[in-house]
Amino acid sequence: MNYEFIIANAQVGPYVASIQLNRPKELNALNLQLMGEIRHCLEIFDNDDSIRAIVIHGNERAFAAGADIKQMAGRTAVDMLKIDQFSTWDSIRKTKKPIIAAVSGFALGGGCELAMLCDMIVASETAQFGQPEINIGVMPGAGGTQRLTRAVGKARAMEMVLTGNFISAEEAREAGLINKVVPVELYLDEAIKLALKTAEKSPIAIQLAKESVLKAFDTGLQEGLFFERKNFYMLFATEDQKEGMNAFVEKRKPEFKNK
Ligand code: DAK
Repeated sequence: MNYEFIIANAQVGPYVASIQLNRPKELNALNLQLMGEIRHCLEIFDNDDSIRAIVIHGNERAFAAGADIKQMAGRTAVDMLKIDQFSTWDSIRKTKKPIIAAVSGFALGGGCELAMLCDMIVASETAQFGQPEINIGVMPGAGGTQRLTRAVGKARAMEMVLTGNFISAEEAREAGLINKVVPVELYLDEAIKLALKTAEKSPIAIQLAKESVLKAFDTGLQEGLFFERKNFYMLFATEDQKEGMNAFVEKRKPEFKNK
């Protein structure tokens, strides 16, 4: 796979792939091509049975400092409508396999929104999260007012969105935005470890569990509970459920076959 702005690695560990955002001079600003490359690569990884979890990362200085302001600056509302970047963001959101963001340095604007689109976030102590769109005369457009508010609550979200203030990795962890904070030299390894852990499980169970947790963002409790129940029943039709439960009874490690 030849990409210009990302580096794809189909095997950073057993069943784990990675995507590195690779525009270091621009602090990994998310231009349209880069987003398209992420989408393309995720679609390939999602359909590859040798991959069960994906890590997305930048470099030590930046995960991503937001959408590419230089590319956006001259656009009109009609341009934005016609480009329809949301189909790319929606497609990333629909990835069936777990995605872990490994964040160091800046995760701002679209960068913070991309991290929030992932299922878990591991950050280095140097990470900073923010929605500074207000400083450039706009507001978050890819989930920053919705996912952030659900994750950190109204007070913090309002402050971040209305002042553009950043929060540190530790504040983000306390607020429930991210999973883990580790020293900078470990953030990528820790994210891969988390991915490896999910990759050991039954991929079908992982897929349905991920779908069910995400459903909680889209629906009321009763509908969410019905959705969860159906997915739960469905797993009893899989070989992996038999294998998982038999392995427990037989005191051995399960070997999941994704069937
Ligand atoms: N876009 C383009 N270039 C960027 C950039 C960005 N977001 N962020 C940094 N750069 C570039 C800088 O222009 C600079 O380039 P040169 O001048 O060297 O050519 C280089 O990266 C290094 O940056 P600095 O020199 O500024 O580095 P500092 O350490 O001094 O400052 C900083 C780092 C992160 C605090 C600063 O660069 C900064 O404030 N960056 C902008 C952060 C920001 O405002 N981000 C939000 C952008 S708006 C949508 C989806 C998503 C979005 C919108 C729509 N749809 C689905 C419709 C998202 C919007 C946004 O993210």
